[in-house]
Amino acid sequence: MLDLFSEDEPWQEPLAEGAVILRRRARDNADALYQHILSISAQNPFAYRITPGGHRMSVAMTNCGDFGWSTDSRGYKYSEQDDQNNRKWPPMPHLFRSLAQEAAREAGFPLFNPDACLLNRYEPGAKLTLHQDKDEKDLRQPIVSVSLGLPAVFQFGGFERGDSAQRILLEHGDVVVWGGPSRLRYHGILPLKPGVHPLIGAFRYNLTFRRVH
Ligand code: MD3
Ligand code: FE
Repeated sequence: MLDLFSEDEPWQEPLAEGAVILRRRARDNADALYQHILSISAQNPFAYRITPGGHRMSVAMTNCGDFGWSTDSRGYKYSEQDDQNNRKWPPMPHLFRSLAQEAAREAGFPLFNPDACLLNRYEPGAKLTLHQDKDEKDLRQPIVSVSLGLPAVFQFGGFERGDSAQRILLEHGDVVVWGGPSRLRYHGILPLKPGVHPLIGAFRYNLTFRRVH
């Protein structure tokens, strides 16, 4: 039988100019990716940071690679060290880098070489309000995101905060490449619904690969 649409293999869903979802692209690597997440967070634990506005974020974060993203009362920044322990971030695992580079290439960005990976951990109720990612030096470089664990509703807006937003479900193993004009679109994550994922448990993890410097 000719199987015209098998969900056993990853497939692409164009989202907007410069943005493409590679559905299930990381699924076969999920176990190994998860082991790396556990080992990175054993070195630099997930932490709930405080925004410049004084709010504690509901998403817990850590990083790997040459630079890590964080926020405190003074603002947002990329730094070479974790303020919690003044140690360098753990190196980016080879599997992380190769997956991000292959995904970027499949989406038309063959030169992408990330120097930072932000790890976000969502528990039920955790959310990320609409924001833009613009702390990176060269906004022509895409961002690659990898979702693991519980599904989340992603909001994909326009170029102004008030623009209407599409809602897209991001599930275990989904990879998205955000480049071109989509790079500066507002986006966020609605509060995570409770649940248990067979591999990951009661969490969603999202890895975002970035070229910061
Ligand atoms: C669209 N993370 O870490 S990943 C973030 O699921 C962030 O944790 C979300 O937004 C998460 O900054 C969304 C998808 C994503 C990441 C970066 C983008 C979408 C993006 C940059 C520009 C446009
Ligand atoms: Fe973002």
